[in-house]
Amino acid sequence: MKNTFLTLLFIAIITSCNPKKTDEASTVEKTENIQKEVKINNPVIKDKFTADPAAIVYNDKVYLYAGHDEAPDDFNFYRMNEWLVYSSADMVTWEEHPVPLKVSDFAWASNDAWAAQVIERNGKFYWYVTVSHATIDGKAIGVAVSDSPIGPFKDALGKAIVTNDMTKQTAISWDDIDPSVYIDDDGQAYLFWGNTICYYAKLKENMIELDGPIMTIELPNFTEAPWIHKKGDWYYLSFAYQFPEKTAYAMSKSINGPWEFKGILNEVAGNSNTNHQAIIEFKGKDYFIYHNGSIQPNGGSFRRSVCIDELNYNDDGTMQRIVMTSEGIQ
Ligand code: FUB
Repeated sequence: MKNTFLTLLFIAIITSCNPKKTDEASTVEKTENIQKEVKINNPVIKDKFTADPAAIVYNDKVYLYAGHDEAPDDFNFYRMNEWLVYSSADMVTWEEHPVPLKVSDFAWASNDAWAAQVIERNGKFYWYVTVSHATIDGKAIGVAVSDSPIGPFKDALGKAIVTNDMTKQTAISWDDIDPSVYIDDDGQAYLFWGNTICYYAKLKENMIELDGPIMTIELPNFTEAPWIHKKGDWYYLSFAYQFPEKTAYAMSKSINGPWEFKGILNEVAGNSNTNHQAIIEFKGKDYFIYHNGSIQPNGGSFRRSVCIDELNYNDDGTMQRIVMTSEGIQ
Protein backbone atom coordinates (compact mmCIF):
# COMPACT_ATOMS: atom_id res chain seq x y z
CA MET A 1 0.00 0.00 0.00
CA LYS A 2 2.79 2.39 1.06
CA ASN A 3 4.76 1.44 -2.08
CA THR A 4 1.77 2.14 -4.35
CA PHE A 5 1.25 5.55 -2.74
CA LEU A 6 4.92 6.48 -3.22
CA THR A 7 4.85 5.35 -6.88
CA LEU A 8 1.77 7.49 -7.61
CA LEU A 9 3.34 10.49 -5.86
CA PHE A 10 6.53 10.06 -7.94
CA ILE A 11 4.53 9.93 -11.23
CA ALA A 12 2.55 13.03 -10.25
CA ILE A 13 5.75 15.00 -9.47
CA ILE A 14 7.48 13.89 -12.70
CA THR A 15 4.44 14.79 -14.83
CA SER A 16 4.05 18.24 -13.24
CA CYS A 17 7.78 18.94 -13.71
CA ASN A 18 7.66 18.12 -17.44
CA PRO A 19 6.17 21.14 -19.26
CA LYS A 20 6.92 19.59 -22.69
CA LYS A 21 4.66 16.67 -21.89
CA THR A 22 1.89 19.09 -20.82
CA ASP A 23 2.27 21.15 -24.05
CA GLU A 24 2.05 18.01 -26.18
CA ALA A 25 -1.07 16.90 -24.37
CA SER A 26 -2.77 20.25 -24.88
CA THR A 27 -1.81 20.27 -28.61
CA VAL A 28 -3.41 16.84 -29.02
CA GLU A 29 -6.47 18.08 -27.16
CA LYS A 30 -6.72 21.17 -29.40
CA THR A 31 -6.34 19.08 -32.59
CA GLU A 32 -9.04 16.75 -31.37
CA ASN A 33 -11.35 19.71 -30.78
CA ILE A 34 -10.71 21.09 -34.28
CA GLN A 35 -11.33 17.65 -35.76
CA LYS A 36 -14.56 17.45 -33.79
CA GLU A 37 -15.74 20.77 -35.22
CA VAL A 38 -15.17 19.95 -38.92
CA LYS A 39 -17.26 17.01 -40.01
CA ILE A 40 -16.93 14.96 -43.17
CA ASN A 41 -20.40 15.66 -44.56
CA ASN A 42 -19.87 14.46 -48.14
CA PRO A 43 -21.43 12.24 -49.37
CA VAL A 44 -24.58 13.40 -47.66
CA ILE A 45 -26.21 9.96 -47.76
CA LYS A 46 -23.86 7.28 -46.50
CA ASP A 47 -26.04 4.21 -45.99
CA LYS A 48 -27.30 3.86 -49.59
CA PHE A 49 -25.89 4.57 -53.02
CA THR A 50 -27.70 7.62 -54.45
CA ALA A 51 -27.31 9.29 -57.85
CA ASP A 52 -28.68 11.95 -60.20
CA PRO A 53 -29.76 14.46 -57.54
CA ALA A 54 -32.54 16.99 -58.02
CA ALA A 55 -33.80 19.36 -55.35
CA ILE A 56 -36.50 21.89 -54.60
CA VAL A 57 -37.00 24.42 -51.83
CA TYR A 58 -40.50 24.32 -50.34
CA ASN A 59 -41.79 25.78 -47.06
CA ASP A 60 -38.32 26.45 -45.60
CA LYS A 61 -37.05 22.96 -46.35
CA VAL A 62 -34.97 21.43 -49.08
CA TYR A 63 -36.30 18.24 -50.66
CA LEU A 64 -33.57 16.15 -52.25
CA TYR A 65 -34.61 13.55 -54.83
CA ALA A 66 -32.21 10.88 -56.07
CA GLY A 67 -32.09 7.66 -58.01
CA HIS A 68 -31.16 4.59 -55.98
CA ASP A 69 -28.03 2.81 -57.30
CA GLU A 70 -28.72 -0.82 -56.46
CA ALA A 71 -26.06 -2.53 -58.61
CA PRO A 72 -24.32 -5.35 -56.73
CA ASP A 73 -20.54 -4.99 -56.35
CA ASP A 74 -19.79 -7.36 -59.25
CA PHE A 75 -22.29 -5.73 -61.66
CA ASN A 76 -20.90 -2.97 -63.83
CA PHE A 77 -23.91 -1.17 -65.18
CA TYR A 78 -26.85 0.73 -63.72
CA ARG A 79 -29.38 -1.22 -61.70
CA MET A 80 -31.98 1.31 -60.61
CA ASN A 81 -35.58 0.49 -59.75
CA GLU A 82 -36.73 3.36 -57.55
CA TRP A 83 -36.21 6.97 -56.60
CA LEU A 84 -35.65 8.27 -53.05
CA VAL A 85 -36.52 11.49 -51.22
CA TYR A 86 -34.81 13.21 -48.29
CA SER A 87 -35.55 16.51 -46.58
CA SER A 88 -33.49 18.99 -44.59
CA ALA A 89 -33.95 22.35 -42.92
CA ASP A 90 -30.20 23.08 -42.73
CA MET A 91 -28.54 21.25 -45.68
CA VAL A 92 -26.57 19.17 -43.16
CA THR A 93 -29.03 16.81 -41.48
CA TRP A 94 -31.10 14.77 -43.92
CA GLU A 95 -34.26 12.85 -43.08
CA GLU A 96 -35.10 9.92 -45.32
CA HIS A 97 -38.78 9.40 -46.18
CA PRO A 98 -40.48 6.21 -47.39
CA VAL A 99 -39.73 5.33 -51.03
CA PRO A 100 -42.02 7.73 -52.94
CA LEU A 101 -41.83 6.36 -56.52
CA LYS A 102 -40.73 3.23 -58.36
CA VAL A 103 -40.47 2.25 -62.01
CA SER A 104 -43.28 -0.24 -61.33
CA ASP A 105 -45.62 2.74 -60.63
CA PHE A 106 -45.57 3.35 -64.40
CA ALA A 107 -47.49 0.44 -66.00
CA TRP A 108 -45.96 1.20 -69.43
CA ALA A 109 -42.32 1.23 -68.23
CA SER A 110 -39.99 -1.74 -67.94
CA ASN A 111 -37.02 -0.64 -65.81
CA ASP A 112 -34.25 1.94 -65.27
CA ALA A 113 -35.10 4.62 -62.70
CA TRP A 114 -32.66 7.07 -64.25
CA ALA A 115 -32.40 10.82 -63.71
CA ALA A 116 -35.47 12.81 -62.71
CA GLN A 117 -36.61 16.21 -61.42
CA VAL A 118 -39.50 17.48 -59.29
CA ILE A 119 -41.26 20.85 -59.52
CA GLU A 120 -44.17 22.36 -57.59
CA ARG A 121 -47.09 24.10 -59.30
CA ASN A 122 -50.29 25.23 -57.55
CA GLY A 123 -49.68 22.98 -54.55
CA LYS A 124 -49.04 19.86 -56.63
CA PHE A 125 -45.65 18.25 -57.14
CA TYR A 126 -44.76 16.93 -60.59
CA TRP A 127 -41.93 14.43 -60.93
CA TYR A 128 -40.46 13.97 -64.42
CA VAL A 129 -38.51 10.72 -64.67
CA THR A 130 -36.39 8.73 -67.11
CA VAL A 131 -37.35 5.07 -67.62
CA SER A 132 -37.10 2.41 -70.33
CA HIS A 133 -40.33 2.04 -72.26
CA ALA A 134 -41.85 -1.46 -72.26
CA THR A 135 -43.20 -1.37 -75.83
CA ILE A 136 -41.61 1.59 -77.65
CA ASP A 137 -37.90 0.95 -78.17
CA GLY A 138 -35.66 3.19 -76.08
CA LYS A 139 -35.81 5.46 -73.11
CA ALA A 140 -38.84 7.60 -72.32
CA ILE A 141 -39.92 10.33 -69.94
CA GLY A 142 -42.85 9.86 -67.56
CA VAL A 143 -44.50 12.26 -65.13
CA ALA A 144 -45.85 11.45 -61.69
CA VAL A 145 -47.85 13.70 -59.38
CA SER A 146 -48.42 14.09 -55.65
CA ASP A 147 -50.00 16.52 -53.19
CA SER A 148 -46.87 16.35 -51.04
CA PRO A 149 -43.16 16.83 -51.80
CA ILE A 150 -42.48 13.47 -50.13
CA GLY A 151 -45.20 11.61 -52.02
CA PRO A 152 -46.49 9.06 -52.52
CA PHE A 153 -46.46 9.90 -56.23
CA LYS A 154 -48.58 8.25 -58.92
CA ASP A 155 -48.40 8.21 -62.71
CA ALA A 156 -50.10 11.44 -63.79
CA LEU A 157 -50.66 10.56 -67.43
CA GLY A 158 -50.91 6.78 -67.83
CA LYS A 159 -48.38 6.94 -70.68
CA ALA A 160 -45.03 8.56 -71.44
CA ILE A 161 -44.89 12.28 -72.09
CA VAL A 162 -41.84 11.77 -74.38
CA THR A 163 -40.88 8.59 -76.26
CA ASN A 164 -37.88 7.80 -78.45
CA ASP A 165 -39.95 7.83 -81.65
CA MET A 166 -40.77 11.52 -81.06
CA THR A 167 -37.13 12.62 -81.45
CA LYS A 168 -35.36 11.74 -84.69
CA GLN A 169 -32.21 13.87 -84.44
CA THR A 170 -30.02 10.93 -83.46
CA ALA A 171 -30.20 7.17 -84.04
CA ILE A 172 -29.38 6.30 -80.42
CA SER A 173 -32.26 4.97 -78.33
CA TRP A 174 -31.21 6.70 -75.09
CA ASP A 175 -31.45 10.35 -76.15
CA ASP A 176 -34.76 10.90 -74.31
CA ILE A 177 -33.40 10.95 -70.77
CA ASP A 178 -32.65 13.33 -67.92
CA PRO A 179 -35.69 15.64 -67.79
CA SER A 180 -35.28 19.06 -66.21
CA VAL A 181 -38.30 21.30 -65.74
CA TYR A 182 -38.55 25.04 -65.25
CA ILE A 183 -41.44 27.50 -64.84
CA ASP A 184 -40.55 30.91 -66.24
CA ASP A 185 -41.59 34.20 -64.61
CA ASP A 186 -44.58 34.51 -66.99
CA GLY A 187 -45.90 31.11 -65.85
CA GLN A 188 -44.84 29.21 -68.98
CA ALA A 189 -43.33 25.83 -68.08
CA TYR A 190 -40.60 24.13 -70.10
CA LEU A 191 -39.22 20.61 -70.21
CA PHE A 192 -35.54 20.15 -71.12
CA TRP A 193 -33.94 16.75 -71.63
CA GLY A 194 -31.50 14.80 -73.77
CA ASN A 195 -28.40 12.76 -74.39
CA THR A 196 -25.99 14.00 -77.09
CA ILE A 197 -28.79 16.31 -78.29
CA CYS A 198 -30.28 18.86 -75.90
CA TYR A 199 -34.06 19.04 -76.43
CA TYR A 200 -36.67 21.35 -74.98
CA ALA A 201 -40.40 21.97 -75.35
CA LYS A 202 -43.13 24.01 -73.74
CA LEU A 203 -45.45 22.29 -71.27
CA LYS A 204 -49.17 23.00 -71.01
CA GLU A 205 -50.38 24.53 -67.75
CA ASN A 206 -51.55 21.05 -66.67
CA MET A 207 -47.81 20.09 -66.65
CA ILE A 208 -48.51 16.68 -68.20
CA GLU A 209 -48.65 17.50 -71.93
CA LEU A 210 -46.17 19.10 -74.31
CA ASP A 211 -47.41 22.35 -75.83
CA GLY A 212 -45.79 22.76 -79.25
CA PRO A 213 -42.81 21.38 -81.11
CA ILE A 214 -39.71 19.77 -79.65
CA MET A 215 -36.78 22.13 -80.21
CA THR A 216 -33.02 21.64 -79.88
CA ILE A 217 -30.21 23.72 -78.39
CA GLU A 218 -26.66 23.74 -79.78
CA LEU A 219 -24.18 23.22 -76.94
CA PRO A 220 -20.54 22.11 -77.26
CA ASN A 221 -19.91 18.52 -76.13
CA PHE A 222 -23.36 18.17 -74.60
CA THR A 223 -23.61 14.71 -73.09
CA GLU A 224 -26.71 14.75 -70.86
CA ALA A 225 -28.14 16.06 -67.57
CA PRO A 226 -29.45 19.54 -68.47
CA TRP A 227 -30.48 21.68 -65.48
CA ILE A 228 -32.10 25.11 -65.81
CA HIS A 229 -32.01 27.75 -63.13
CA LYS A 230 -32.24 31.52 -62.95
CA LYS A 231 -30.34 34.02 -60.78
CA GLY A 232 -31.10 37.74 -61.14
CA ASP A 233 -31.90 38.24 -64.79
CA TRP A 234 -29.60 35.44 -66.06
CA TYR A 235 -30.79 32.00 -67.12
CA TYR A 236 -28.26 29.19 -66.66
CA LEU A 237 -28.25 25.91 -68.56
CA SER A 238 -25.76 23.55 -66.93
CA PHE A 239 -25.11 20.08 -68.33
CA ALA A 240 -22.87 17.01 -68.29
CA TYR A 241 -20.00 17.79 -70.69
CA GLN A 242 -17.76 15.31 -72.54
CA PHE A 243 -17.09 11.83 -71.12
CA PRO A 244 -16.04 11.06 -68.44
CA GLU A 245 -18.40 13.85 -67.51
CA LYS A 246 -17.54 17.28 -66.23
CA THR A 247 -20.28 19.86 -65.65
CA ALA A 248 -20.26 22.86 -67.99
CA TYR A 249 -22.75 25.67 -68.47
CA ALA A 250 -24.14 28.34 -70.74
CA MET A 251 -25.92 31.61 -69.92
CA SER A 252 -28.69 33.57 -71.60
CA LYS A 253 -31.01 36.52 -70.94
CA SER A 254 -33.93 34.42 -72.26
CA ILE A 255 -35.02 30.84 -71.70
CA ASN A 256 -35.23 30.54 -75.48
CA GLY A 257 -31.58 31.53 -75.91
CA PRO A 258 -29.26 32.36 -77.53
CA TRP A 259 -27.08 30.47 -75.02
CA GLU A 260 -23.48 31.57 -74.55
CA PHE A 261 -21.14 28.78 -73.52
CA LYS A 262 -19.20 29.68 -70.35
CA GLY A 263 -16.98 26.62 -69.86
CA ILE A 264 -16.48 24.09 -67.11
CA LEU A 265 -18.24 24.53 -63.78
CA ASN A 266 -17.16 21.30 -62.10
CA GLU A 267 -14.42 18.78 -62.86
CA VAL A 268 -14.87 15.00 -63.14
CA ALA A 269 -16.15 13.97 -59.71
CA GLY A 270 -14.10 11.35 -57.89
CA ASN A 271 -14.45 7.80 -59.15
CA SER A 272 -17.58 8.33 -61.27
CA ASN A 273 -17.66 8.59 -65.07
CA THR A 274 -21.00 10.45 -64.94
CA ASN A 275 -22.01 13.54 -63.14
CA HIS A 276 -25.40 15.06 -62.64
CA GLN A 277 -25.99 18.42 -61.00
CA ALA A 278 -28.79 20.29 -59.28
CA ILE A 279 -28.39 23.96 -58.41
CA ILE A 280 -30.50 25.66 -55.75
CA GLU A 281 -30.57 28.73 -53.55
CA PHE A 282 -31.64 28.18 -49.94
CA LYS A 283 -31.75 30.74 -47.13
CA GLY A 284 -29.53 33.16 -49.07
CA LYS A 285 -26.82 30.67 -50.08
CA ASP A 286 -26.26 28.83 -53.34
CA TYR A 287 -25.57 25.12 -53.53
CA PHE A 288 -24.22 22.69 -56.12
CA ILE A 289 -25.53 19.16 -55.65
CA TYR A 290 -23.87 16.32 -57.59
CA HIS A 291 -22.73 12.74 -57.27
CA ASN A 292 -19.39 10.96 -57.07
CA GLY A 293 -18.26 7.38 -56.52
CA SER A 294 -16.42 8.00 -53.31
CA ILE A 295 -17.88 5.52 -50.84
CA GLN A 296 -15.34 2.73 -50.62
CA PRO A 297 -14.64 -0.11 -51.04
CA ASN A 298 -17.48 -0.52 -53.55
CA GLY A 299 -18.42 2.96 -54.76
CA GLY A 300 -17.89 3.88 -58.41
CA SER A 301 -19.71 4.76 -61.63
CA PHE A 302 -22.64 2.44 -60.84
CA ARG A 303 -22.65 2.86 -57.06
CA ARG A 304 -22.68 6.62 -56.71
CA SER A 305 -23.26 9.03 -53.83
CA VAL A 306 -24.84 12.47 -53.64
CA CYS A 307 -22.63 15.31 -52.39
CA ILE A 308 -23.22 19.03 -51.81
CA ASP A 309 -20.82 21.95 -51.99
CA GLU A 310 -21.17 25.71 -52.10
CA LEU A 311 -21.71 27.57 -55.36
CA ASN A 312 -20.47 31.14 -55.80
CA TYR A 313 -21.23 33.73 -58.49
CA ASN A 314 -18.98 36.46 -59.84
CA ASP A 315 -20.21 40.04 -60.19
CA ASP A 316 -20.81 39.55 -63.92
CA GLY A 317 -23.13 36.61 -63.22
CA THR A 318 -20.71 33.87 -64.23
CA MET A 319 -20.32 30.98 -61.79
CA GLN A 320 -17.05 30.21 -60.03
CA ARG A 321 -15.53 26.76 -60.50
CA ILE A 322 -16.90 24.37 -57.86
CA VAL A 323 -14.49 23.25 -55.17
CA MET A 324 -15.51 19.68 -54.34
CA THR A 325 -14.84 18.96 -50.68
CA SER A 326 -15.09 16.08 -48.25
CA GLU A 327 -16.36 18.45 -45.58
CA GLY A 328 -19.32 19.59 -47.70
CA ILE A 329 -21.77 21.89 -45.95
CA GLN A 330 -21.01 22.41 -42.24
O1 FUB B 1 -28.20 7.27 -63.60
C1 FUB B 1 -28.35 6.88 -64.94
C2 FUB B 1 -27.84 7.93 -65.87
O2 FUB B 1 -26.48 8.21 -65.59
C3 FUB B 1 -28.51 9.28 -65.75
O3 FUB B 1 -29.75 9.35 -66.39
C4 FUB B 1 -27.47 10.17 -66.33
O4 FUB B 1 -27.65 11.53 -66.07
C5 FUB B 1 -26.21 9.60 -65.71
O5 FUB B 1 -26.00 10.12 -64.43
